[in-house]
Amino acid sequence: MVGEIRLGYTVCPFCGAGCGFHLVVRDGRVIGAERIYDHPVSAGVLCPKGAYAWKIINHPDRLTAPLKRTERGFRPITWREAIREIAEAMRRIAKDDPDRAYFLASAKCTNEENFLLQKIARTIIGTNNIDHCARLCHSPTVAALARSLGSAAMTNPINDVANAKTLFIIGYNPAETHPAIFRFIEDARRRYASVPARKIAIARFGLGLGETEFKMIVADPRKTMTAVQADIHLQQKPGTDAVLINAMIKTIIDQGLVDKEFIEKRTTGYERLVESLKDFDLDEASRITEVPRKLIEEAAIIYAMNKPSTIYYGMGITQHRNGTALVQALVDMALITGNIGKPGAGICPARGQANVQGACDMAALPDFYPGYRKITSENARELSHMWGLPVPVEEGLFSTEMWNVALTGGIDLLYIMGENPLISEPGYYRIMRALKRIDLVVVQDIFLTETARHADIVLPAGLWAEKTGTMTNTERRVQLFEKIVDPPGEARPDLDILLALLKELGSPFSYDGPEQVFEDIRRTIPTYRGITYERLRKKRYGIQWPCPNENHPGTPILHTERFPTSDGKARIIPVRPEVTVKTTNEYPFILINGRLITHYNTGTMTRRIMELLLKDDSSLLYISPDDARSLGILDGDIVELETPYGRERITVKITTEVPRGVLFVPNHFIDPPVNTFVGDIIDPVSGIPEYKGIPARINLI
Ligand SMILES: Nc1nc2c(c(=O)[nH]1)N[C@H]1C(S)=C(S)[C@@H](COP(=O)(O)OP(=O)(O)OC[C@H]3O[C@@H](n4cnc5c(=O)[nH]c(N)nc54)[C@H](O)[C@@H]3O)O[C@H]1N2
Ligand SMILES: Nc1nc2c(c(=O)[nH]1)N[C@H]1C(S)=C(S)[C@@H](COP(=O)(O)OP(=O)(O)OC[C@H]3O[C@@H](n4cnc5c(=O)[nH]c(N)nc54)[C@H](O)[C@@H]3O)O[C@H]1N2
Ligand code: SF4
Ligand SMILES: [Mo]
Repeated sequence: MVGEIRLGYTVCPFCGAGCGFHLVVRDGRVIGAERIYDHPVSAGVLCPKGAYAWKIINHPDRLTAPLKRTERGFRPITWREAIREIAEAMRRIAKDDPDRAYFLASAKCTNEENFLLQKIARTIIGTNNIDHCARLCHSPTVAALARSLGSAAMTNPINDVANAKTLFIIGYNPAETHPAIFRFIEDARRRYASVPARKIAIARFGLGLGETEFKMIVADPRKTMTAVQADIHLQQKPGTDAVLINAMIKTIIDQGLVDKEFIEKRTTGYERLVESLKDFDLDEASRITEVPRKLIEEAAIIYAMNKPSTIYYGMGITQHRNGTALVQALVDMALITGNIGKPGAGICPARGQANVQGACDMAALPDFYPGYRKITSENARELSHMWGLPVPVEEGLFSTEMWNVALTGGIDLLYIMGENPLISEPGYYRIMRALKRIDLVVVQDIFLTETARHADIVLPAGLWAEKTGTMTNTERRVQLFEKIVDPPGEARPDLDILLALLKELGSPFSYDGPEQVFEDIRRTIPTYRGITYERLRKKRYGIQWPCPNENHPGTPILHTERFPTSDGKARIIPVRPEVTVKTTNEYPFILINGRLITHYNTGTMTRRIMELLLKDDSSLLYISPDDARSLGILDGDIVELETPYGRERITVKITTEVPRGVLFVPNHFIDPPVNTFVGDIIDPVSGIPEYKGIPARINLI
């Protein structure tokens, strides 16, 4: 007999697009997923990861009891023992030296969970030492957009690409990384209309903008699934984006295509930009980037003329030693052409993980208090007053700085909620050594991850379908989802674990559940003030912040009138045309890495889904046919890949996806982990690691 079947609304736990769908539950067990046709993002479609996400819920590898490391491996312990031991260490550190504790929060967890973890770190322990994977991802975005535009978020909603005439995508591969967003892009491409801009372009520059008014320009060293659909593909050499973007800006200025009125009314700093590019040589830029000058000019002219134009960028921009500068260069290009604060004209950092926007808003960050308040004594006073507890005024360490401190014995407690840093942070063996130096490593996860295997205490967490809470997607859409099934065994939702810790620590504050935590979030963060659980239950598919009061409908487009900066204007800041990677005789290749549609980040979840493994299941070294030929290697051969930071054996895949001189390895697998090849160079402003653009060589074995 078929048991009772019910549907539970949920939000996809993977990427920041924030697709909504239903889980199908029979007799208390999830047995499938069902699409929702009127959801504003997923709109009746799910990518392979979303479609199979439900398979993780019942996976036999789920953690079901707290574990403690002993000499003979892990042994199950009671929650009481686990919480008591952690609380004891926390109490001791809080008393002696709070900055010897470090917290890693999670873009997989809810706003409520991230808010509570940072509040524990700040008020109970007394440290700003908290960070999460945004450091590895869009920390340059947070730094550059907060400084230049006053707000660290995507300016326009996803469906607004329908209003754009030009889409400039750089260092971003949405066809694989945000398939839901890419669907909106594909829809926009299908539109056709006659265009005045096209006629002008033909008359003035002899440029044929082609049949459709919608133009898609993609800048990526790889011929990606996204790039093959572009009208123009700028295939620059990795690490030369500062030169490429400056060349586009120079073209726009020289051709007189700037928006003078916008520059005057809404920005400062334009003259310095013009001055900085006085001697900039476009031929030289073309030589450095290896992109024909005419193509760079054509892309720039289309971006500036075929307006409104939207920029989408991703990890190919941020994950460099000059990541913050690169984001700034894109902002400059948008500002001088007036492509911001209007429908179809946006600057869109497509945020990676399901709740990375929310985890940043909540300030799971060492250099901001909640709501992007800078860490200053004045803001500390305001926050202490609001919470009735003191908060520390020293900035914490970036996660990427913490490892070096840990290596010298400077960290006693590392509390990791829902991250897998051994695989995701730069330098696999370096992170392993650091984990070994820390007295107490606590990992709270749904699986015994590579990192958890090095922990002292492992706490079994409930995953998204097993808890109630909110997540904020890349377009600032705050969505509520409620518990659908129970966690397995003794696993508990992250919030329950943190509340148990609070109790054991004798905290002066507590909450009776996620809704009460959300009330504290609303009180603390002005952009969330008008959002309530009650409203979210009615408005199922969420509300976009800023939402200042309970009657406010939410804000799809930012900066329409003024920028939230001190003078209401955006800052144009010139960026040095730096080249960040140099090949040598010893290391003649450039290694980059990135994502496949089938797998997710460190793969702990997707490597457990058979349907996804059938397509891709291991690290492969992508190399161009020309390079393979000159090295005399064949598809499937095993070679040694060596960079200044590490070397490992890896299987070869020959493909025209990468150009000559460039190598690519996906970052989801552990045979070998791609971060074995990455070093500890970071962008000094944002702390992001230089993941992309590593000099490399291939040794035949
Ligand atoms: N399927 C899937 N989807 C995901 C994820 C996943 O793991 N799998 N992860 C999510 C997360 S956390 C994030 S942050 C996003 C990231 O989404 P994306 O930003 O799209 O991610 P990547 O594939 O890392 O990098 C994007 C592109 O940068 C290019 N690139 C490399 N070096 C350079 C360079 O020097 N210059 C330029 N311009 N481009 C370069 C690469 O070829 C790649 O195509 O995806 C999210 N969505
Ligand atoms: N070389 C290279 N390295 C990279 C990148 C790159 O492009 N190249 N990209 C970087 C980027 S952009 C990112 S975002 C990071 C990602 O780095 P991580 O965040 O470390 O990677 P994930 O695999 O997303 O890890 C999430 C963990 O959360 C667990 N989890 C899932 N749901 C829950 C839950 O509800 N509760 C708890 N407690 N745990 C849960 C999963 O099992 C998993 O272990 O990697 C970075 N590393
Ligand atoms: S596009 Fe992103 S949010 Fe949507 S189903 Fe795929 S992984 Fe999930
Ligand atoms: Mo990310």
